[in-house]
Amino acid sequence: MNQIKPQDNLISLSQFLIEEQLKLPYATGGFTALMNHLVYAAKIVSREVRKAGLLDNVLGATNQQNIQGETVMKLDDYADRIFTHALTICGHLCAMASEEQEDLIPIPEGYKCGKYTIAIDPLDGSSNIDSNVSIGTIFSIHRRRDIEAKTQGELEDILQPGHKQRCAGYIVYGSSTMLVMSMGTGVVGFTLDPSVGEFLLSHPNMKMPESGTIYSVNEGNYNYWSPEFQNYIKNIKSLEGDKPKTARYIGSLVADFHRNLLKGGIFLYPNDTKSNKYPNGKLRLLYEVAPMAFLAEQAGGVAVTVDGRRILDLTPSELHERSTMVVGSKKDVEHYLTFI
Ligand code: P6P
Repeated sequence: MNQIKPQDNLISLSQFLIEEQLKLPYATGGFTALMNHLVYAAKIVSREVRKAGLLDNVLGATNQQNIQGETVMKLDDYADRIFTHALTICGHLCAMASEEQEDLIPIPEGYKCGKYTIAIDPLDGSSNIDSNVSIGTIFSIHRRRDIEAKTQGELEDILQPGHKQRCAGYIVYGSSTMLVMSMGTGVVGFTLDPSVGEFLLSHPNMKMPESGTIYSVNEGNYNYWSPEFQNYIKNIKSLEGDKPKTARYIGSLVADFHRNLLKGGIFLYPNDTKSNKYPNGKLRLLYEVAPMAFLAEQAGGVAVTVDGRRILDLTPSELHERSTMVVGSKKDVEHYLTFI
């Protein structure tokens, strides 16, 4: 039989999901259906991101602030509505959480409750939207505690440690729209072919290089960092030893992470020690830090908090809990750990 090969770019995400489902004898197709609803919403959001600034004036800010106290951009709000609608009616979720919504999102009246939960950052990096910089959607899927239950999910069904994730991934709206995900058996990447309207397998086995030359951190926060963290950054820029690293920082987690996943390197977001702005770090554990940590480990990388704890061992205590993050190539993070 004339088997198609990844380089033919003909294996669609839908086909990939079905083939993965067939490998699990107990699979009911619920996860596949959930992912298909997620992918549908991602295609809609990608279309709007691509035409931002033309019609409907989807650029710019609303007059609202989200739970984080951040100005809600119009595209943020749009993406949140699209993902929330598509996911809560799919029949396979019992609860959902979104960066844009303060509380747990219930399944609407008249729709079935399923055995999964999802936490999502609908449009991360939104402060970059108006400057046409890459932005992304991040998602984290867990199984509910009692997978036989048919009732609405509870907070505890979402507030689970990262190592229990059933699936984690992101969509990056960059020079192309890519969906990168892991179901615990490695990391795969799909590129949206707008002419076909399908995500096609383009990166069948993504591995983070064991070390890299890139470091990504917002150096504008230097004076807020701990002395140990300042020493580490000074070290990787010094002329002693290896060639100094090169700085690459987009300010959009999905874009910074995606580049480092492909090229190798380290991304760091520590906490403020000199102010109360981000005493526990800025990034959110449930729908930014934990999914990225899952992907990093699945790709052979390492993901820890600024004080060296494995991120996937952390259990969130509330939906919008913040965490520090040091994530990237194994050897680079191991080098960082010698400074704390
Ligand atoms: P800073 C975007 O707002 C975000 O949540 C992440 O996407 C990004 O990594 C980080 O904040 C950038 O934060 O303080 O460097 O602008």
